[in-house]
Order: sequence, then structure tokens, then C-alpha cells
Amino acid sequence: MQKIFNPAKEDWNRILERPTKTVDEIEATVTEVFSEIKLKGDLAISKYTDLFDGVKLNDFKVSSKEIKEAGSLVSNELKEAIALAKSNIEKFHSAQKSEKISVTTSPGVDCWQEKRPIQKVGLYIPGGTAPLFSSILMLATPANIASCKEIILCTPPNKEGKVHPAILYTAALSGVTKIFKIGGIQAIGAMTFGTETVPKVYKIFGPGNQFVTVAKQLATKHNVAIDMPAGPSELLVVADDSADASFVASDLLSQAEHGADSQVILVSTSKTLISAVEAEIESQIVVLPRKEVAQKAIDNSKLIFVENDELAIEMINEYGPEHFIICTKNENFYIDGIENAGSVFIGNYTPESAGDYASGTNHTLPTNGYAKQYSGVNLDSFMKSMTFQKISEEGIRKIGPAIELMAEAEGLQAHKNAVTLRLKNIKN
Ligand code: HSO
Ligand code: ZN
Repeated sequence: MQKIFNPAKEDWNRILERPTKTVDEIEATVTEVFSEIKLKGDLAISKYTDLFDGVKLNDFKVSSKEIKEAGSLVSNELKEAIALAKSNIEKFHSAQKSEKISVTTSPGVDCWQEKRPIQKVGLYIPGGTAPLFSSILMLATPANIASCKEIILCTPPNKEGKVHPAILYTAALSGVTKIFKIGGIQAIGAMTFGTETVPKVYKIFGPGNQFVTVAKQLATKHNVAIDMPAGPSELLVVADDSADASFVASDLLSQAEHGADSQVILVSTSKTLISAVEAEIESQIVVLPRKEVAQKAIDNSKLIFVENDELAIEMINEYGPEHFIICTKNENFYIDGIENAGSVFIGNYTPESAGDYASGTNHTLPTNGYAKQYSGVNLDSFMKSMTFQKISEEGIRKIGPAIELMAEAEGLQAHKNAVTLRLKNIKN
């Protein structure tokens, strides 16, 4: 942990810098895997599953038998917890539905906007040490509410060719239409180009390691959209003397355990709190099963003392954290002042874990400072807005002359004609 007192403004960027990674090497690998998948389909998927995941698979599609089996391996308590989380996520995302917007812009000129689902979406769920089945709820639930027709999911198999039962159970429960045991670059490539077994999708969602991130970026060059540019998880807590140091430490550690490259930051106007949080982190970390991972993230973490709230909020907006926890007496100052954050958690009893799992908000959020220009995943992420218009005789008479003039001025005679012919027809 690095303690920093009253940093000068010109140092903020350096202090809050995220670790940048070189992706050139990864890019070459991804490009190679992609072109082979495009050419050879399933055959290439088999080859790379063997190479990267160390398992020979001929059939990637998860069978209904496997899904049933998974259901019997998940405890009833966990099923109930998943049901509660799903219900809250459903409530919050259903409320995001919006009405059609209709406007008569000029007499006889009716314009409206309606949303339509993205028909085919692909979800990627990493395997490994933390099987993030909660991310399935966060992605498949809104996809269902949006009425996406095809919701496919790719997740890597383990060495036995199996997938964590909670992943299969949650996927089936959330209305995923097809599940494939395909991981990493191969999964993103399969969903980008489509293979004999995997359908091509229009948009890819979900977290992943550096390989997945680079693959998703490359997918965008092949007409596939992605949820957002991803990076390691981040948490920034602002806290004063009213905060409970043990709570703050537990929140910082909850993000630190995601990965060695996670970013956790405490900004405080209280030196006492900073010391107390530091001590709490040291005592809480020793009993964590993932303490090695968490320790690496904590080693890079920053505990920053600032003179006042105005400086604090300016610094926080400059950083644009993925998650922002407010534990201060004057919480409204920070609620009103926050401009750049993915998701905001307010008060001593609102841990980030709540939003990660069960309060109802989405946990797929912009990292790496992208909170300055990107939203987290929400219902609209699975839809697109379309506009419609219908113009009557009265309407074209009203706006036609303006269109003719503008088309003429742009030197586009055919555009003008499309109006002139109609206006003549009306006169006759
Ligand atoms: N904090 C992660 C989401 C997550 N946490 C999943 C636990 N499981 C990124 O928002
Ligand atoms: Zn988390």
C-alpha cells in the first residue's frame, strides 16, 4: 500500500495511472487464431481448445443431460440465492423499458423512435479459479427482457472437458439458448465468424482476460459490436471519520481478490481513517483464500489523503472509477458531484458486493477511465433505436421546398428531384 499525502494536482495523473500492458504479442496470436477459425470453423476450435485448454473435444455444445446433471450438483441454498439475485436484476432492468417516442415535427410530418432487440447476442463467461456465474445473470437477464432471439454462451472447459455446474445451472435458468464449451480467443472467434456448430452473433458481451479483451477488440473489425472495452476491475472509496474502517478495508479487499492487476484506491480527508483502514487490510487479508492475488493488488493500491472534499471529488472525477463507494457524512456532496463512475454505492451498509451479485444493478461496468464516456451494461445494451417517419401531402408541401433548396446547395440534384416530382404530382 502506498500512502500519499496532499498530492499536487500536477501529480494526480501519475499517481492514478492504471498499469498499461503491451498487447502487440497477443494481437498476433489473436489474428492468427481468427483467420484459422474463419477458414476451418469447428476444426480450428478443436485444435485451439486442445492447445490452450489442454482438452480434446469433438462436441462443444453442452447437452441437456449435462445441464440436468449440473442442476443436481448445485445446492438448494445456492439456487435460492441465485433466484433472489435474478429477481432483483429482473426488476431493475425491466423498469428500464422505454416508451415509443412520437413527434409531429411539422404538420403532416410524423417521426417516431422505437427500440428493437439485437437478434443474436453472445456471452463470454471465463472459467478458471473464480467461475463468475453471477455475470451470466447480469447479461442473460437483460438480454431476455430485451427479447433477443438467440442468446448463446461460451465458457472454457476444464481439463476433463467439463464446466462448473453453477455456470451451467445459471445459464439454463437465465434463458441462454445454447451453451458451448469454448474458451478465450477461440470463443470470441467462433461467435464472430460462426462455425458449423456455433452461430455468428451481432454483439459480444462479458468479462475475460487479456486474450479475450484483445479478441473482442479484433471482433469489432469484423462487424461485431462489443459491450465495452474491458480492463481490470477497479474500486475507489471515499471515506471520512464516519466510515467504519473494517468495512472500508473489506470492500477494498473484495476488489483486490479479483486479480493481481485490480486497482483499489482510498481517498480520505481523515488521516486517522487511513491508518485504521491500513491496519484492517493487514489483518483481514491473512485469512483470505485468495490472499496471494489480493496482496499483489494491495501492493499497488493507494491510500490518498486530501485536504478537503472539493479536492477529493475533483480527483475522483479525473480518475473515473468503475465502482465508487461513498462513506462520508456529507454523502450528498459526492452524489451530486460525481460525474465519472460506472456504479455508485452509498453509505456504510452498501458494499460493492451487493451490486456484484444481488441488489439488481448491473456489474458489467466501464473500467480504465472509460466511465468518462461509456455506460455500464443495461437494457439498452441489448437493443438498438430505430427511427420511422410518415409524411402526408400536407407534410411534403410544408418541408419540400426547404429540402429542394438544401439539396441544390449541396449539388445533389437527384435528392432535389425526389421532392420536386412529388410536389408536381400534388399540384396536378
Ligand atoms: N466486481 C466484478 C463483478 C463480480 N464480482 C462478479 C464478483 N463476481 C466487476 O464488476
Ligand atoms: Zn467483484
